Amino acid sequence: MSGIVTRREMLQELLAAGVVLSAGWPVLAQGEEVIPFTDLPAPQPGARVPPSLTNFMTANDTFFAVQHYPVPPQIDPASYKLRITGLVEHPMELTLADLKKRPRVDHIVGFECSGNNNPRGNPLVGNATWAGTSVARLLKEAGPRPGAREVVFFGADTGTEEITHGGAPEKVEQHFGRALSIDDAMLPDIMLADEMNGQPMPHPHGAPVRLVVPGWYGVANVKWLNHIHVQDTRFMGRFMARDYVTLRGQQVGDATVWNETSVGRTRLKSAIGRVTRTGTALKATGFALTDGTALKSVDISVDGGAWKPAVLDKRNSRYSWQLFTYDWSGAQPGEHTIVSRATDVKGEVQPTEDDLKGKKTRWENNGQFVRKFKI
Ligand SMILES: Nc1nc2c(c(=O)[nH]1)N[C@H]1C(S)=C(S)[C@@H](COP(=O)(O)O)O[C@H]1N2
Ligand SMILES: [Mo]
Repeated sequence: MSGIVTRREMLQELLAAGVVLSAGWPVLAQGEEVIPFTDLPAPQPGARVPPSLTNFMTANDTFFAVQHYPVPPQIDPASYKLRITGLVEHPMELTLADLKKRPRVDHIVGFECSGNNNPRGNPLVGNATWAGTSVARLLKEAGPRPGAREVVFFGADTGTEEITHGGAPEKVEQHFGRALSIDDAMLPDIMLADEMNGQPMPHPHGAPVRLVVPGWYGVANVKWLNHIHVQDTRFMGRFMARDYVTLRGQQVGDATVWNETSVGRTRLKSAIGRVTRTGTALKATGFALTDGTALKSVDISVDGGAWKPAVLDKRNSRYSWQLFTYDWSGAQPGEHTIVSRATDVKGEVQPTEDDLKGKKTRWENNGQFVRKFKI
């Protein structure tokens, strides 16, 4: 099942996860009321629109869940095994206890599904503390052999894919798999996490162990991880090479070059999650995401006016989501628009929706989304 195809499917998924409206709406101050966005459907029971932005950490039971194959049965932590195979000097089989006795690392990491999108108010995003052990350290122990090029991470979940290869289509049962280049896999902050916000990893989020790749889109964070395979060729599995592929047309001279890339590092993004009112004072709250590059600013334009800087939340850290607020007053009754724009310290500026016209697939929707509301 794809959790991100239709709104109905998403709602069903969230309902199945027991998410209730009250859990999705942010806490309000005395006298503060949420102004609904007029360009979004009215929130329905079970919908998490907008994401709960006033809680800097997203609680485990309200964190969105996306999976493409049926959720695998619960894995007994006592019998859990992680295999490391392929081009390594020391193939390994590790228990959860083996993983837990290695040095612990933790990071606050926020991520979104790269299918997160504006017409739904960007609900597929969350921010949590993940703890576990370093992937680079484990790979060094296993000892990649010369020629090692890709590290493939497989989940316990499987689905049947129809494969065409010249003859009649064939059905093949496959595990969910995603790969990192050996260089990326050796970056220091990537971890095998067995804890989420100080709790044992919840089942919907990949218990007992998932991969967490800070600064990447959600799809990189393989859940129910039980196998790491090192190989000398590129891994072209469904979620690397057929799905989660972004197609962009680029003008090169008088020709259009079509570039298809696998969804990977997070593209600079910001979005307004809600607008509230306290008397005549208005406040917009939103989130930004980066690939780990520090933010320089998030700027806000109301009703198409001049860009004004938002206030960045002091709790923001390198890989967390980057919350921001913008306060203003003097708005007249009627329809209004608001939009945010993120800029990072390398000078990268979040694209406009117009800049993204050459992008033909729905992944990596990081455009400057305009929200509408009425006061
Ligand atoms: N094993 C496995 N891992 C997976 C997936 C999956 O289908 N199977 N979905 C990926 C996608 S597309 C996303 S967006 C994230 C979502 O993580 P979450 O469910 O903890 O929010 O998990 C990723 N890891
Ligand atoms: Mo995703």
